[in-house]
Amino acid sequence: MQDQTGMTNIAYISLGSNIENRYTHLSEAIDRIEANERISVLKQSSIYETAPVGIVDQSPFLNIVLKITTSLTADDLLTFLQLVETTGGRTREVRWGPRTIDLDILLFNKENINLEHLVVPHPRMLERSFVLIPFLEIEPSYTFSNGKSIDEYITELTDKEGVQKWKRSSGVDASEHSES
Ligand code: A4P
Ligand code: MG
Repeated sequence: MQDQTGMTNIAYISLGSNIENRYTHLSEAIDRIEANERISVLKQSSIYETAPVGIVDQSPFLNIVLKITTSLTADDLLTFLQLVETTGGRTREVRWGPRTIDLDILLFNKENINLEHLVVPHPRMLERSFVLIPFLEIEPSYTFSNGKSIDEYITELTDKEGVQKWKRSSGVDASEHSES
């Protein structure tokens, strides 16, 4: 049996995919995260279809945010998420470019981590609608360590219309499933 008493850390993870089959890449990554006995998924946002940010000349993403509790350290969580990325077929070619699955640690408790390989809070999360809109859905009254609320950051976003809830219509399903 897993030892629940060690699960004292709260973290938020952003998941993104823009290579077909996007839905399969996301759900397989979530299954692998849930299978880790040192992690429990507490909340899962809806799936959002989002216009690409950074390199804009690429396919739209599906994005999700998860809230987890874990007994892993932030470093070990990153190592585990990178393993899930690799298992999901991720190869690192172009920064901000197309990816089967990208897993980022957004927040780890209220910690500020500034290591070469790990920066938390994720430095770009507050300016990204594809992160903040799903985050708002699962944590509507969140206040950041600087005292600012999630609502205040959402108000400042300029690319909100690029983020829409995504539904698995039968047509989309059929084409997504045939492409994998
Ligand atoms: N790293 C540092 N801090 C973290 C953290 N908090 N979580 C390091 C995860 N990794 C962190 O990441 C590069 C390095 O970041 C890792 O080796 C890790 O040690 P990566 O995943 O290899 O490369 P990347 O994803 O191309 O770079 P990065 O900086 O993670 O890109 P972003 O900022 O995540 O942007 N548009 C839409 N609509 N939806 C998306 O999901 N994603 C990106 C990727 C761009 N545009 C997008 C989306
Ligand atoms: Mg990344």
